[in-house]
Amino acid sequence: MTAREARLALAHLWFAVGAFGLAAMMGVMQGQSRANTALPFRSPKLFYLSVTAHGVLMALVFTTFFIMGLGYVLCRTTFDRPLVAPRLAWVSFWVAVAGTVAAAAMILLGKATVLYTFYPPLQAHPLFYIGATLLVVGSWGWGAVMLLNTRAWRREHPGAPLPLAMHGIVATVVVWYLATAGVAAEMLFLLIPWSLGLRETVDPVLARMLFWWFGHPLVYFWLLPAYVVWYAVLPRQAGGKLFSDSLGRVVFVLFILLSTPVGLHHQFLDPGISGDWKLAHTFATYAILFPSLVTAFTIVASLEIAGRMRGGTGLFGWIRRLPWDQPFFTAVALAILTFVVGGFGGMINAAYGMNAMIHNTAWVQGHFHLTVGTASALTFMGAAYWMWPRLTGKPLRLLALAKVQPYLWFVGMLIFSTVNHITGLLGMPRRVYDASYGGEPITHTWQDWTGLSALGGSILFVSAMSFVLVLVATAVGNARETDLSFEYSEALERPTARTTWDRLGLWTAVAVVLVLLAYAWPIWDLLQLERFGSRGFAVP
Ligand code: HAS
Ligand code: CU
Repeated sequence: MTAREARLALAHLWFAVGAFGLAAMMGVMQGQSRANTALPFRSPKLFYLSVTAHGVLMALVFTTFFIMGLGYVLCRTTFDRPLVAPRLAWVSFWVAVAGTVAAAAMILLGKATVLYTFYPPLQAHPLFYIGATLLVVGSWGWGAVMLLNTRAWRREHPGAPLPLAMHGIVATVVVWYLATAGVAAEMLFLLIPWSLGLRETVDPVLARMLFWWFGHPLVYFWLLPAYVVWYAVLPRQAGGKLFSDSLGRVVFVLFILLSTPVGLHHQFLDPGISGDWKLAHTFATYAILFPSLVTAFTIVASLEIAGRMRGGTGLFGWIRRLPWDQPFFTAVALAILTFVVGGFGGMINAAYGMNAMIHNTAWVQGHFHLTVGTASALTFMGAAYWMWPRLTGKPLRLLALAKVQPYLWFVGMLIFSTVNHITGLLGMPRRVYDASYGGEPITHTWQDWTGLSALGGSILFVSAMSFVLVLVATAVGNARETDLSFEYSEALERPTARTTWDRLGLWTAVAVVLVLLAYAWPIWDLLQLERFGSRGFAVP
């Protein structure tokens, strides 16, 4: 990678890390607030503002910028050719930065307290919606750069399958394009005109439908780059080999096909959508468990190969031989381990009857802190430990801290999320400032637990700050001769020719049909019902 190309990746990654650090500070306050700790500055207004900022900065800004930076690194180093369209890459970066700054400013000024799902009729300042849209537009530019580079590489290697990492990144881009079509429609046709005052009312149910067209595949936009790291980087760093390259290719294609037509599982309890369509999306949801279950199998098999190549014996002896003191490995392995629980929770959420029990309770925040907050985020932290020395030419500093940081995250998150799952089952609502409802007796059942989740939150905060500290300390350190380079997993069997699973264009076409099938009809049905608009509301 040239110095200029490394600068491009680092610009994205630093922006992501900055957003992460800021959001982590807000997270720790929210944990305290939900536990009713008497913070001097605690108020409903500040709570909702900070939950919005935390959600937007973590889930939308940290992830998107990190994924873009990671994408540039993977693209440049697996293709091993100069980056095509660097100017488009920089323009996209600045568009995304400008959008983020505008949206974040509105949130911090208290003019966009709408939470990260920005459901109407909660209404934000137009600059929030426009800023968020620009962030998405910037990420589209990034996607275009990924595709242009892929095309350039393909021309030079006719008939060869893409490196697995880029197969996964192209799948990510496709999922992202299909997903953001939904939110773009929501922004352009509903939210932006409404917030500008061009329309007096908005249709909240339609807006939610368009949001979840985007919102579910969004979670796979967060997950697939993590899977890329699990498949293409982890086995190598663990000292082993990838169990199967072709299974990896199948997995990413299945995500292209099934990521979007499942969004109604977030709307089981919404009116105006027929039970048949909810059932269809439930079936698709259970189908999309399959690629994750295959991933569980393939990754554990790859880790077993690594453990045995490192001399492990017996049924479980290989686990002990894995490099549990290496920051990259520990972060990623603990992220994977956490996903066992997070993914299992997803299966529960997707069952109509059980969803009615957990919907809108603290259970949901428990679920997504295990998935996006750990399976994805902790993998990204590991990936940062892997990339930083290779991008900066400086070895990781504060190594001891880097070694314990993933464990802290793991322990903090287990405490935090387990408690949220329990209090959710007890009926504790998500999102609300005062979950004690002014001392109602029923709330004691969960209120006694919240101190524990606040403790988990505090451990997470220490872990988050340690992560940022290690990266900053590394960056200000001196460059040293290192023999580090970006190296990728070898599979037990190397693919030599393209197969059906490499025909990403074809699968994308099928996916477009599936998205239309899954959404055109229910949206049409919805519009046939008598529609009611709502004026906007804002947190006072
Ligand atoms: Fe989810 C709500 C269903 C996965 C994120 N989800 C959310 C929300 C977020 C989110 C943010 O059906 C809240 C949205 C909001 O604000 O309202 N989710 C699922 C299902 C899956 C799933 C079926 N979710 C994710 C991922 C996320 C994420 C991934 C982010 C990255 N989710 C739901 C539903 C709701 C929901 C409903 C709505 C709830 C409601 O009512 O509001 C599946 O994709 C999960 C598949 C995963 C597995 C696990 C595979 C395990 C692996 C590890 C193996 C390792 C082993 C051991 C065995 C089946 C790959 C390793 C050993 C070592 C030594 C390391
Ligand atoms: Cu979902």
